Amino acid sequence: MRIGLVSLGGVLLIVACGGGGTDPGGNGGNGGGTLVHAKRVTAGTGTVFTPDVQTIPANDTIYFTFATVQHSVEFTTPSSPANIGVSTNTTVKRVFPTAGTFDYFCTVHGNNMSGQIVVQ
Ligand SMILES: [Cu+2]
Repeated sequence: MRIGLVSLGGVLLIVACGGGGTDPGGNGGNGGGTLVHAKRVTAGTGTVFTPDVQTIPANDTIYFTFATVQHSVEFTTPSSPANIGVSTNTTVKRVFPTAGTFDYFCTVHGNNMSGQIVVQ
């Protein structure tokens, strides 16, 4: 039962985020997004994730934004969301349905470019 509720919440989060980074037509901008308190992790031209530790409640969303330099997000914690492949100039969102601490690093820049999502 609990898994069902979590899945439903994930769907709702995705719908509510429709006006975000990947909307091609600009039609979805009137949703408001009050269900989501998403936070962002940015990887710019340097070799750091900013912030390197980001804290969210369970079922919430992280937007990973890469600038003009290639980065990736490779999770090393079991049961993490899907990895984000090497890319530039993009924003990719990941939902974290369960509490825990999720470590990740950038495969382009190695272990010295790492971060952590703390889900409470
Ligand atoms: Cu990187």
